[in-house]
Amino acid sequence: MYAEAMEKINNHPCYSKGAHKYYARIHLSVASACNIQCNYCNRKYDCSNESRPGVTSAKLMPIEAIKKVLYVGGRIKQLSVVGIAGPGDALANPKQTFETLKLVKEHAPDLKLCISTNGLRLAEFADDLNALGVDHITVTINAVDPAIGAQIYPWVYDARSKRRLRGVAAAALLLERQIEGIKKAVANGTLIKANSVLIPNINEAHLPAVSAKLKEMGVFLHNIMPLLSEPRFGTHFALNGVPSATAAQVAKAQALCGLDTAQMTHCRQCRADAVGLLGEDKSAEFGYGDYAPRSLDELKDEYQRANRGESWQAIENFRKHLDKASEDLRALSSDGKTALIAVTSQSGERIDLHFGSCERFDIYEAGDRGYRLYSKRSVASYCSGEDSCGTGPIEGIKAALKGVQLLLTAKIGRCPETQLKSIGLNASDKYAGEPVGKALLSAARDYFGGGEREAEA
Ligand code: CLF
Ligand code: SF4
Repeated sequence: MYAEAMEKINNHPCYSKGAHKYYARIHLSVASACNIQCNYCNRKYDCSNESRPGVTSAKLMPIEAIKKVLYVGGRIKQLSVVGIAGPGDALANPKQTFETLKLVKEHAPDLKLCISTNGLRLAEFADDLNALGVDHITVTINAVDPAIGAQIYPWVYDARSKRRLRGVAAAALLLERQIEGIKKAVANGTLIKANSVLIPNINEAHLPAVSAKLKEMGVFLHNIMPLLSEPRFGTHFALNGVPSATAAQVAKAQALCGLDTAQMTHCRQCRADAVGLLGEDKSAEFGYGDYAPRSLDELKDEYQRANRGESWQAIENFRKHLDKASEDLRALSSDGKTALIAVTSQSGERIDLHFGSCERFDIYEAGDRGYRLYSKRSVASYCSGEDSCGTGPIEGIKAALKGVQLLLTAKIGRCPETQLKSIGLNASDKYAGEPVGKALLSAARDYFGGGEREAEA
């Protein structure tokens, strides 16, 4: 199950932090209506459950939306996810949302499908979404206590009973449907991300209880978003003095909630028509006139010629190299800290050579757990046999040892030691005669403040 989930999120920029630097998403703004009211939302703008307040996205018809996907996909090879996140609620507009998802599945089947919803109608559509291959769904849950929910949602419109509920009854119904929907989707194997808007003094202290409930339901990821509250947004909260959440409040909530549910920390609160890598929105570069008048066949052809498979493979190869490099680093150090240490050694096994006679420095990268040979750097030796203090080729040695933090040597004079200090390199003859490995580990631990631990080599 875990491996399957990892496979699913591998190229989803929101669900996988590792993917967000490489893979792009496109949001299709096909869902304009909403079936609830949130006190942090002004309907003139995009759904604040997923988007930055004060932003308005142009609405698209499903056929325009698929044309946009093909056009953008033909130009952004890292495109891997299509999301429907507004401007209203994806599932309050089932006709437009499902028609769009079906078109994407038919014409761009290599893209992942993702939606964002307030959850009111999720239970009703969870199976249809699953059948279409939507395996990433975001549900916004701000409270698991209807009394708190009632301070956030003034009303909820129930399509089943065709009734508009208000107050605690509205919040209770929303919560009941969200729980029902999430359970159903999780049972289908869908990866659920929950968004919570941190609203100071309203649900701030309640978020750990939300996170505990998310864990109980098998929610995959929790995204705590700060309330952005400015009078110009015209929301109920902004007009009634509820302040924006601070970064410190979000960090504190993430730390507490992270005890139960994995936290998303790289959300960019995108627009409902966002395009590109997270935090690098290219929506303005793809105008309606670029794709809408063109034929579907022509755009499909461009999309296929972009050959995204090759680009994705190149990204994956690069990520594998990076993983390997960090694995190597982990093997050297328990906390990621390593230092470059030069040694002077005639035998290659012990610190048995004086600095002045050294014609080749062996440079190691060392941490508290291990070390590896980094490079060997040849120099003209400092001593020429006479008393050459101050006249030896120290500049060449300083250049060769640039970037090295420590030098372990059998002996070094005061003059060159002072010269090396000027480039931030500390020399020591404390390990004279010791095996190189043992000396490296001891020196690295001393350097990073863990000198009391026993050297292992
Ligand atoms: Fe879009 Fe949302 Fe899907 Fe991502 S965004 S529907 S899960 S593809 Fe991502 Fe944007 Fe944050 Fe949303 S950074 S606002 S979490
Ligand atoms: Fe606004 Fe989204 Fe809330 Fe609907 S669900 S009221 S669009 S924030």
